[in-house]
Amino acid sequence: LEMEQDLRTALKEEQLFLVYQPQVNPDNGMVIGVEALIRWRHPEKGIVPPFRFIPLAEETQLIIPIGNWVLRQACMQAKEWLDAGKPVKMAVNVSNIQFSQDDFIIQVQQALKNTGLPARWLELEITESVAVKQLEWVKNRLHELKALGVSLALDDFGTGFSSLSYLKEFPIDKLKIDRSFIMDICHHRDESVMVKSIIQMAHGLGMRVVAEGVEEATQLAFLAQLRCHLIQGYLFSPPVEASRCTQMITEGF
Ligand code: G
Ligand code: G
Ligand code: MN
Ligand code: NA
Repeated sequence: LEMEQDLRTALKEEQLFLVYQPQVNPDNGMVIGVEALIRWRHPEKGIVPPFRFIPLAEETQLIIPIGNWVLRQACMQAKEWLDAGKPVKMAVNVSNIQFSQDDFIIQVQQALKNTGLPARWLELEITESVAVKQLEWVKNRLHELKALGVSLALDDFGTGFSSLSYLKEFPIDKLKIDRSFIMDICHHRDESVMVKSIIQMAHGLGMRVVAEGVEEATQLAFLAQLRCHLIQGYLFSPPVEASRCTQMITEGF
């Protein structure tokens, strides 16, 4: 309960902030996109990571104003980079609760309009768990979002329980291979076979594919050879504040 009150205060008093993690083209080291990740600068506890407060935010519905704040903030930053001649695609995590709100489409539209960010520079990350129920409703909502011009990514791909059949039915642009699969690709045959199959499937379906949690050069080499489009992970950079990210966008790797 104390934490809930603290979280309300955090939103009001601007204790929340975003960090950005580069998504890199393995062929030339260019930063093509970034993922926005929320942090909380707590006055006593210091920096609180999202796994410590996102579940509470979801239980209390605070995720809705927080999610709208994240959208606006991320679009504002993307517009700043665009205006500076350093355009990157801005990926924003969307909670299922946020996704299911009646006014979610309007909130996305507003964030784009108020910041002046053209829709094609915004990517919304949803998880497979959104697809387990009310398939038709979810599909319609995804089409409404696509109609705005934003792109759609399926986050933590491979960890959910949903059927593969929705993949060809849903207007998904990008798959993000969960880091649990990437960890062992160089040591375990099962993981490497699965990652290879996911990348080939993405190619076959005309989708982009991102590997998450890439920490080692051997993983990068394996993924690049399979023509994985983008690499995200500590090997290139952890999530960092905007000013540090600007340098990576400018210089590449
Ligand atoms: O940055 P990292 O540790 O710690 O993020 C952990 C998880 O927290 C992410 O996988 C994501 O699911 C969640 N997360 C991070 N930022 C946001 C956000 O802005 N909105 C939502 N809904 N979840 C986020
Ligand atoms: O939304 P999602 O679950 O994809 O959020 C990405 C999470 O993964 C964030 O918590 C981010 O800090 C974390 N992360 C990003 N790159 C790496 C990495 O190379 N290794 C590990 N262990 N975590 C990572
Ligand atoms: Mn994500
Ligand atoms: Na993920």
